[in-house]
Amino acid sequence: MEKQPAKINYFFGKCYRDLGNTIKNTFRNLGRSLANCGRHLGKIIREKKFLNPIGAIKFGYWLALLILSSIISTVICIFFSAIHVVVTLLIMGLIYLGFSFLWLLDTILCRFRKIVSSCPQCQYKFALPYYQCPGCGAIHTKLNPSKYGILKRQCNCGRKLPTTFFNGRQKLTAICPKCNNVLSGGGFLVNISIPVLGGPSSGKTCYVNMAIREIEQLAKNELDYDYEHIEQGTDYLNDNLREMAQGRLPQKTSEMRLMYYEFYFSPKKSKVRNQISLCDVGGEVYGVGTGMDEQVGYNYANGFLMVIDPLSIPTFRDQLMTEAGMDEAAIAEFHPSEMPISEIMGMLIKLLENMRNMSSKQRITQKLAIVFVKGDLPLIDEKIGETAVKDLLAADTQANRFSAQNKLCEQFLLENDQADFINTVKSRFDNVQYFTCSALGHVVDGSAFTPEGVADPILWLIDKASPTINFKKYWSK
Ligand SMILES: Nc1nc2c(ncn2[C@@H]2O[C@H](COP(=O)(O)OP(=O)(O)OP(=O)(O)O)[C@@H](O)[C@H]2O)c(=O)[nH]1
Ligand SMILES: [Mg+2]
Ligand SMILES: [Zn+2]
Ligand SMILES: [Zn+2]
Repeated sequence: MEKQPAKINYFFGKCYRDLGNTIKNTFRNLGRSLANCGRHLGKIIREKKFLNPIGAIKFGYWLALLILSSIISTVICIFFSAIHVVVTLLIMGLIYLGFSFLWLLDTILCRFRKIVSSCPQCQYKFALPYYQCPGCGAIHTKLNPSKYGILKRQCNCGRKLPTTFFNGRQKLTAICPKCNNVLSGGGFLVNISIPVLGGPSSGKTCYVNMAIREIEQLAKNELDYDYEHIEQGTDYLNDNLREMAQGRLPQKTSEMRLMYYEFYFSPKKSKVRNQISLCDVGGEVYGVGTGMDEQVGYNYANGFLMVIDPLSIPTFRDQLMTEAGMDEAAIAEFHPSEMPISEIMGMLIKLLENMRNMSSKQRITQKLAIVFVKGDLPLIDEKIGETAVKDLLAADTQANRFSAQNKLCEQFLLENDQADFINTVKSRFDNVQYFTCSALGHVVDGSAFTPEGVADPILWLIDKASPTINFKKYWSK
C-alpha cells in the first residue's frame, strides 16, 4: 500500500516492538540478577571466604539464589512472556479480524451498490477517490481500513479521519486521483454517465437542457424523487434554460471535449445518491480526425444516447418538400444537421473498439437510446411520433410502447435508405431503444418552448443502468 500521511496504527506497528522490548527487558533483568549472583559467588571464591562459616553461609546463599534464579525465574519469565505473547496475539487477532471484516464490508458495499465516482474534468471513473485532510490539507490516496487505522486513522497533523462510508468518509473533500479536481458527493455515489451523440446542429444541446428541466419536474410531481443540479461550472444549464424560457436558442457548443451536465437523481431517502452525467459536446467531434481517442468518457459510459435530426436524412428532407410543402426557408428554420447518422455511429464504434481493444465482432453491452429529435417537424408525428405509436398499438394488441416505437423507427429508417445504420446498430449493440421527441416543440417564434417526450430516453437509460432505480410504474402509465 502506498505510504499515507498518517500514523501507523498501534496494533500494526508499535505493538510488535513493545512486545519484543518487554520480553527483551524481562530476560535482560533475569540475566542481570544471574550475573549479580555470579559476581558474588566469584568474589567469595576468589577471596576464599567460603572457608569461614559466615562466608560459607553467604556462598550457600548466592549459590542457592543462582540455581533458583536460573531455574524458577527463567521458568516464570518464559511463562509470563508466553502469556504476554498469547494475550497480545489474541487482541491483535481480534483487531485484525475486525479490520478484515470492516475492510470487506466497505468493499462489498462499494461493489454491491456499484459505488463509483466520475470526474467531469478528466472523464475518469473510480471507486475510491483521494481524500483531503480538513486539518492540514494532506492527501490520503487510499483512505480505507488499513494498517493506518481501522475505523479511523490519524493524519500526521493529528486529525482523526474516518476510513469507511459507514462513519462519514464521504463528508471529507474528495479529489480525482487523475487530475486533482475536487469532486461532488464525497465519492459516495453511483455515477451514471451518458454521452450524447449527434452531428453539429442535430439538437443535442436543446435536448440535454430540456430533458434535465423535464426530469426535475417529473422528480417533483410524478416520481417522488430527489433531484438536485450539481453546480460546478461544467455546464451551461442555467444560462441555456434562462434563454430557452424566453424562446431563444442555446448557443452552438464550441467545446470539443465532453461537457458534463450533472445532477443527483435518486429515490427519496436513498442512502447512496445517483449522480447522472449527461455529456454534451460540439457535434464536430464526430467528424474525422478530431482526437476523440483521448476522451475516456466514452469508454466509461453507462449508456449512449444518439440524437437523430430527421433533416439529416436526405430522402426525408425531400419528402418534407414534396409531401409537406416545406421550402428551403422553412427547413432552414429547424437548423438542419448535415452529418450522416451512419458516420456518427461508425465513429463511436471505431472509438470503442480502439479504447477497449475490441474486435469488430464483439458487442457493446451498454444500452443505446436512439432519439429522433425535432419531432415538431411535419410528418414526424404520423410516421414515428405519438400518433403513429398509438395507431400501431390499437392495431396490434401484442405490441407495447417500446416495441411499437422500435418497429416504427426501424421501418422509417429502412424506407429512408438507412439500412446500413440499422444493421450496424443491430450487430453491435445488445439493447437498443428508439424514441421520438421534440426539445422545443416549435421553431423560434418568440414564445416559450414546449418540449415533448424528452425525459423518457434518459429515464430509460438510467432505469437500465441503475440497480436501485425502477420506473415500472412510470412506464405503465
Ligand atoms: N423546431 C425545433 N428545432 C430544434 C429542436 N431541437 C433543436 N432545434 C434546432 O436545431 C438547432 C441546433 O440545436 P442544438 O441543440 O444547438 O444542436 P447541437 O447538436 O447541440 O449542435 P452543436 O452544438 O453544433 O453540436 C437549434 O438551434 C434549433 O434551431 C426542436 O426540438 N424543434
Ligand atoms: Mg450543442
Ligand atoms: Zn479528474
Ligand atoms: Zn492532516
